Amino acid sequence: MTESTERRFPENFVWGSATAAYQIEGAVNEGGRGPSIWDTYCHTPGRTRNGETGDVAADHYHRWREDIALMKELGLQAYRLSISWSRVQPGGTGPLNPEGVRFYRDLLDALLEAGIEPVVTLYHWDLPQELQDTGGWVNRETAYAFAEYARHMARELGTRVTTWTTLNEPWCSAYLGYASGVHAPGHTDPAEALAAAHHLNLAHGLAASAIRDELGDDTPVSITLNLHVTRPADAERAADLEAAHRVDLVGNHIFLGPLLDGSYPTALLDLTRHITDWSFVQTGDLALIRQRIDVLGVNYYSTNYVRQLAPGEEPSGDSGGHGAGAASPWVALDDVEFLPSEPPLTAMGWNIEPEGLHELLTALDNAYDGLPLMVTENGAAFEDEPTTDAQGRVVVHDEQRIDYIARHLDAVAQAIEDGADVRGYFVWSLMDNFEWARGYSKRFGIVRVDYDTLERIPKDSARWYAEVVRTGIVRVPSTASS
Ligand code: GBH
Repeated sequence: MTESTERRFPENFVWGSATAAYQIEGAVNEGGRGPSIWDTYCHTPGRTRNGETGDVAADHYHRWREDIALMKELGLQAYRLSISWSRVQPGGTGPLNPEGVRFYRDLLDALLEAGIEPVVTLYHWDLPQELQDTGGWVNRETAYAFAEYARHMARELGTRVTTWTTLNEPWCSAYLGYASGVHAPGHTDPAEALAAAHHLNLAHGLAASAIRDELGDDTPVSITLNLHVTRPADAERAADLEAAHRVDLVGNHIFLGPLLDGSYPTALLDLTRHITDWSFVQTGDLALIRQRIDVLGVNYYSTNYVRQLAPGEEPSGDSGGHGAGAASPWVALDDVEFLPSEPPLTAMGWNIEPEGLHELLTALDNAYDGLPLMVTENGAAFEDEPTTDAQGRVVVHDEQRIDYIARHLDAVAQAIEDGADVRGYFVWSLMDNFEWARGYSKRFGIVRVDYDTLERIPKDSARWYAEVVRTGIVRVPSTASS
């Protein structure tokens, strides 16, 4: 018998699961939807694994009733979803598409009726293509377009949504979209990435104001960030500590600074001055960006280890999984090596370090004085294989995922014990889905999707998670798993 400790979560803690529109909906040419940058990107040869696309994905657009029934059966209290901008406003500006709006209205109504709280994100990376044609996030106008879209959604769906989340992981939109090019629109220009980051910040601030303008000043607004927990390869080496600090600036404080402190850190501006003069930051922008955030969404998967390279020294490995030869998302950090991840690893090649989540939540709590937090994504892809049980049913024994989630919930519990105001946890993901550039090869779901039949099969982790939600108790194995 393995030793275990028991963690009991607060009564009002919110338990949910998460998805994103392009990763699950499919039906890209139905219901009046317009094209997004992810349609374009996926249909460009060589961009995604085996040319895979979100054309069908998990077919959630047609199967949402079944998916809600499944969530209800599992007893999930909340569901984090995203709205496809190009489904509700096909051109990114201009008229709304009533059929698209109706889709989300019906979906939200059905969730509420099932007693599941909808947690809505307005932007999970799928920019309407027409806005990309005029520059995408490099163009300041996109931020204003986003605010108008947010205003429309507040008006159309306002009574059904308790907390509005503006953006999911602007780090990915800016750096993976415009610096490393592994996400849409696939550009590799560091100056563009920094301009995009600023315009995403601006978009958040303008949207927060527009939503509150429509629905009232007390309307809760949120943003979800993927914050990087970065450790020095050698904690005794000052240069490595300094390198980790620079990763923190480029990866985290480029968002946290303007959102919560009201400015970009001077050290960040200095570090990137050879790339851009930051003239895209206009007078008044910082005040527009710094709107009250009622809860900060935190997505967490793994940690990074970095080492300061000597002048002229080349990184030894493939630099932390950016892929050999691929451009780095880490602008202005050519002299920093991201070490190859050390096992245990998930199927994504990411390390498993639950302690990083505890550390991140407590650091945010300390830095931002009790700011309410929500783990809006955490989970893992593993090579889970379906098998058939004695009754002939398809089952998936995904112990590794259960172990991963249990250990991360333990980290959340520790953070709460240390005083952090963590309000909830959303497992990524409700179901297997289109894992962006990695296509359908990586499965994050607690529910398996059979991509031939599109059948949903709850994995063992779904049953396990249902029990956690029901009891508010997590049993954490105290011995390390292999
Ligand atoms: C999330 O992003 C997304 O919100 C979700 O859509 C996605 O399906 C899910 O995670 C699983 O991938 O630091 O460049 O060396 C994850 C963001 C950014 C996390 C890159 C891992 C490590 C690579 N990821 N990061 S890097």
